[in-house]
Amino acid sequence: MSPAMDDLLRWKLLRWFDCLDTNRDGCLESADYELAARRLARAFHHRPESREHRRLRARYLRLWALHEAAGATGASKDAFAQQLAAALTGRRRAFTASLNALCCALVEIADTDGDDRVSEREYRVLLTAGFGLRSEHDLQSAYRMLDRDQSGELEHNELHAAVLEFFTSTDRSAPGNWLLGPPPEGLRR
Ligand SMILES: [Ca+2]
Ligand SMILES: [Ca+2]
Ligand SMILES: [Ca+2]
Repeated sequence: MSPAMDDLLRWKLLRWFDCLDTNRDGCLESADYELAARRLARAFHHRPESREHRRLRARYLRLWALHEAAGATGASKDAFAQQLAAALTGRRRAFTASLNALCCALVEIADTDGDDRVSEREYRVLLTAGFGLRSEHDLQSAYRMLDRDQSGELEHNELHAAVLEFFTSTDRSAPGNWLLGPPPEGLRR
């Protein structure tokens, strides 16, 4: 546990906590991840317990198991950030694998036209239903930042890079910092 956690990383982990506290009770639990999977399945017109829903839920719960192993169950926001940061250092391979697996499932469910890319429209539904983002400005600026080759679409590699950077990078210019909306001015470059 590091008392001197990087400010940007801390902001991102707290941002994840806020966006994933899906039932808004100030506590992050497996039920929040299950609710996120359910909302996403519904938003993309998949029935409850459909293959897509079950796959997404399984991937969320796999990530959750690592939070739990880090002692993050029901923790305060600050403790959550500290524990997750410690787990990311100590169990990095397992975390990276579960983040990649979740990312694949998110792309699969969001890519409704099946072109293997996530369009801005698909991304908006994903971020609104699964992460509670509402701000038009946040959604638009995040999408532009994540589209690092400026192709107008998010390819798999761009989303995987974004998710990984979101959880691990302390580089203030990393595009992935913008995954869940713009970081505060003082934490950008
Ligand atoms: Ca909650
Ligand atoms: Ca698509
Ligand atoms: Ca792109």
